[in-house]
Amino acid sequence: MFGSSSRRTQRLTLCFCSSTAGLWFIMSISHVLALLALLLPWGRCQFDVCRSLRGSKAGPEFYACQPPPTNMKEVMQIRVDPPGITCGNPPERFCTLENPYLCSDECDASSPDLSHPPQLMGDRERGGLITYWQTITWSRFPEPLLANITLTWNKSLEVVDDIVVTFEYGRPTSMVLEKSIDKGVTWQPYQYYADDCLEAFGMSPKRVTDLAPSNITRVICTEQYSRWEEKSVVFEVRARFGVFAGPKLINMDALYTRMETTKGLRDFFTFTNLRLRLLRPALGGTYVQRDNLLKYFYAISNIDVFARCKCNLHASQCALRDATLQCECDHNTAGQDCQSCSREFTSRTWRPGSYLPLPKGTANAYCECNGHSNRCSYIDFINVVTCVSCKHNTRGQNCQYCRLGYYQNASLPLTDENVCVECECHADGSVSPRCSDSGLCQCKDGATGRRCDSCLPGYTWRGGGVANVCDGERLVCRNGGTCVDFLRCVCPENFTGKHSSGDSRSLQEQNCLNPPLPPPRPLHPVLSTLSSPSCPLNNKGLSYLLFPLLLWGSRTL
Ligand SMILES: [Ca+2]
Repeated sequence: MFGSSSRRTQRLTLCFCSSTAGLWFIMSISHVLALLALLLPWGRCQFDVCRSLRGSKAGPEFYACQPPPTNMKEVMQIRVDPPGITCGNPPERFCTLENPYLCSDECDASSPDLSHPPQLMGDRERGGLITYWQTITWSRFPEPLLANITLTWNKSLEVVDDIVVTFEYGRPTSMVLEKSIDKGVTWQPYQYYADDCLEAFGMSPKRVTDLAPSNITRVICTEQYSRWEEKSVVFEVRARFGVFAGPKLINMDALYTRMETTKGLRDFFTFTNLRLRLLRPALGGTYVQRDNLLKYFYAISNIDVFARCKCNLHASQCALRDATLQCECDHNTAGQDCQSCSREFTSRTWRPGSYLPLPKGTANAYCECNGHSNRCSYIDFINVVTCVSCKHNTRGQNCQYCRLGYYQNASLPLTDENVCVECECHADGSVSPRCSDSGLCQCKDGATGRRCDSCLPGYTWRGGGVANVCDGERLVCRNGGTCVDFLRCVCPENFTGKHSSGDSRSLQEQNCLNPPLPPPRPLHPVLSTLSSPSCPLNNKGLSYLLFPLLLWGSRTL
């Protein structure tokens, strides 16, 4: 995230320059480097934020992450309506309000020197030469002379300074500034302008300075900018900021706090497109003089729109790509306005960043679940992102372990669906369902095998490996006794005891009983199969079933 010192330095500088009212003093390079040293331990943190020094002695503080403001006239597209409203086609003579009887000026669209196309509202004027767009004259009076100027960016912008429209040859008698926040689909008034608000729009005239913090987003009609002698029509942004930050915009924290907390305030300064609806041209302070309609028209030489890309406080830079403005999103966000989380960074829901005091935006974290889950959850108080609902018998913060009762197949990649293999530890033969990393179950006494499902030599499976009492190899019944199912010797006549030893002391210890058991008879065929020295797991249930029968049979047959 902190790629290189130079990149960080650049970002810091940008953040710095992005301050709205020049409240941040310019850092020297040495200050930047000193700050870098301070910040480097944070460099690997996933919560990447823009930081800068503030204009106080408080030292480094967090700083809202947003691109620097710029004059958006450089990248605006201008369209005027209705068609044919621009003068010069056919060529036309016009007069001026200052000198209405000097009508020597001409507008001719075919002549570079005499044409006044729309792009002259947004050009860079050089050498003191004022260039301007101009409409046809009001020769069709009393039909209204209406003109719309649509300024398009197709990108959410946040205005940071006054919007100033400069009219040559007088400001309109009435006009409306409108804005769109959905790229021109819908429009809403931003401010009404008229020399008589009540007459033009049925609204009482207001000034921004009349507004209070509670109604600062009210759309007003102002009479301040409609006298024809001056040139500038202003949409006051600074004055609105000043309601919170003070007239000199010293207390920007107060403004930012309001931006965070007041519903609709941030949106009020946001737009994607602007539109000027010119409704009535400058009249020169009198009524319309029908005998000289050539002095009534609109002419605009410049439109300044100081704004920044709206990146929801998740980007410090904004670039023009394929003629479209695009935030260069940080904080693992994406989209033209950084309005969503990047792919696979889904552990938190998206939120806009914040101005003050700490950026609390969507500092999202990578949701790495090795392909076993596509959901993560963020645990706030321990600051951990963990996978949720790991599939394929995996578990762990990144689904990197196998569930209890499963082991990892080392020959498969961790992302393989079959990477976790069931231990299948035998419930009777194993100490627990767990197995080792190589899949070996921990066996009880007498059991063996990877799954502990078979017997060690000298043991017979009876719900687990049980040590044989007698068998054909190691524990032969003595004195002609016959071993039955490895459990007991059936003693010949006159012999008793577990091993038919006849030892009276042994009899007691082995819990053998008098009178001596009758001599053995040939075993029932079914019972004979049970005396197999193997450890037939599948016969376990049958063994349980037949074991009492066996004992009973050995006594009674
Ligand atoms: Ca110009």
